[in-house]
Amino acid sequence: MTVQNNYDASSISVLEGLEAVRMRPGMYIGSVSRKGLNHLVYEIVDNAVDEHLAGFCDEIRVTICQDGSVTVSDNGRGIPVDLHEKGLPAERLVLTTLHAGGKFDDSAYKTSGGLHGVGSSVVNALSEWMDVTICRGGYIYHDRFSRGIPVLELEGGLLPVTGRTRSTGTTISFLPDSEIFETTRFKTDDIKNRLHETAYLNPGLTILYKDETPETAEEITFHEPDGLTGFIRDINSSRETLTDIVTFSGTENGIAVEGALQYTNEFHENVLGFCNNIYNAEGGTHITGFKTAFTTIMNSYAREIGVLKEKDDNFTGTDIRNGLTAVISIKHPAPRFEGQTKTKLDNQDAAKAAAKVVSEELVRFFDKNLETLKTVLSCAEKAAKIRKVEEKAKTNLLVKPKFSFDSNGKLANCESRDASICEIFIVEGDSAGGSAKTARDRHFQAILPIRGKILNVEKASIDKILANAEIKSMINAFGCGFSEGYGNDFDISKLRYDKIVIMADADVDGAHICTLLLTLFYRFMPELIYEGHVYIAMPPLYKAMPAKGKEEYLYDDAALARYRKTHKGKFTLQRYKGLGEMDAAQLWETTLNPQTRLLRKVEIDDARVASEITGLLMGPEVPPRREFVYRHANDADLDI
Ligand code: 0RA
Repeated sequence: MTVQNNYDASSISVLEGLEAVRMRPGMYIGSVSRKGLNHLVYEIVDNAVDEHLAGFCDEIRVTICQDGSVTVSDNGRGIPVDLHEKGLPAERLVLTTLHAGGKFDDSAYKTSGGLHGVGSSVVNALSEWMDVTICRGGYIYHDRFSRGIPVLELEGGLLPVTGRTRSTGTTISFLPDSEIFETTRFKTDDIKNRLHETAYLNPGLTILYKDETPETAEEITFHEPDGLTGFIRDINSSRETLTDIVTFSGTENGIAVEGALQYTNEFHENVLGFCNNIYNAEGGTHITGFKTAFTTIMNSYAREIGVLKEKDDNFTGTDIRNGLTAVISIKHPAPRFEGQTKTKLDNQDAAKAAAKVVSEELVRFFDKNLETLKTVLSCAEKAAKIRKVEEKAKTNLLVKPKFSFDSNGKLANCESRDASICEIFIVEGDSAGGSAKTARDRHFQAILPIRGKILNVEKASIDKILANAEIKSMINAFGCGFSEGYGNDFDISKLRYDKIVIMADADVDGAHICTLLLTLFYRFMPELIYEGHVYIAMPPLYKAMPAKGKEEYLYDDAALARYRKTHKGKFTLQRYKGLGEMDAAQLWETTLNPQTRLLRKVEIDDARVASEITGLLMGPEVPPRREFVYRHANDADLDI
């Protein structure tokens, strides 16, 4: 009897919990866009990874099924099924009650091996159905839920047994609820990247990825026995490297710190931070701790071996990191996050731990490896030299006849000075720029035409970048400076426009221009992207004009195919070759008018992916670039 009463009480609170998740899904998984959808997969996978970290699982299978569901299977201990004090099998509690609840991105609050099962109840609540199979203690148990509510009868408080087995593990399948999500098609490239990252961070784990969707069917095994070393090796695979890969690890105050680094002859640094297996796009204290300690020890080595003389200033941290690729991964029992996207680690003790491990371990290494030390210091020397030249160049740029907002002849600025409503369109080509100037609403829309292909910022040195007229006019128009570490001059609060819209033709050249601009922003003004100010205009490819009924703009070939299928009767089709071919009215309607245009918001989900793509796209070989551009042409998250 008591059990029955408790069951009622707990089932009411369970229902309330599920209802809360379904009412405000964004609170639990960030958003209901494609990004939020992917998050469902990560939540379940992270639980299986926790089982690996606890030492009980070495294989995880992730399958994207034909019906749009996902199956995540692990060979861990299996979720406990025994009767819990509330009169429910433990498994039902794990899958129906909110644990940490309410915080954005629960997974970021999870500790390794600690809060098992956090987040899986959220996935359950947001799934049309969830199906669970548990192998444990010699038996196979089965459970099933509909929008988070159990649909199977318990037998004496226990889950139905469907068979016997010698193995152990958990298999969870779920179908994301189309009532909740804007789209139910996963962004599999992001899932694959995340799984690959997980494999690098957990060298003992094998992740088998399988996509059963006919158009994209594939199978990939992610297993990276070399761990962080392999991670660095692969990040640098298309770069010229100058040193071997150096690794370090240690534990300080209960915080485990692991890292790997290598120098390349690139002009920039690439330092990635992870906490409890989760990528920290905005960095944070572990990265700061690493950087501070690294700068200190390198400067003292530089003096010791005479690279810096008594009268010389210290190298800056940025000098020292010139060409550096590094990954810092820590395990923290109670991580806290801050920042725009809650991806910046905030625990001060993480800085201390990282600094301590880095100083001790790297000093041990460099004491014994003088050649590597000399290479690193010569990178720093080079960087310092360039910095000094650039500081001069920058002063020149700033003292030149003061840039007047409207007077560089190219920028057609808007009338309003209220940044929160202003938009700037960066338009490729003078003729399209001309039409855009006529077509826009001059009250809040500014047009900046740029000519041809801007400089490839990945490859160019910073003085060339700063000398480039197109880039200068963009930096000046945006109004917030730029950052290259050499004295971070970027100040987003000075940004003059809420939206920066890249407007390029819907062809391969247009996509290339987009990539070049995104690389520029990513390298020198990343906050623009982090804070959601960068958009790509999506001009239509066709206009369908039916004999009867409304004209319709079609944005890609798939839309045209759909139109042909669903539209009865005759229609004429106009094909746009480029922005330049539209008259002012068409341009207004398709790309400028906020009511009717289609914009794609640019996000950095993952700086590693972005920088890899940047590397790939900027690399010397053309074929992979083409392939990427085509593959992603239909892949946009559309914001109207
Ligand atoms: C709670 C307790 C234990 C394991 C798990 C949950 C668990 C959860 C998931 C989710 C996916 N795979 C999982 N595997 C295990 C510990 C069980 C024990 O002490 O035997």
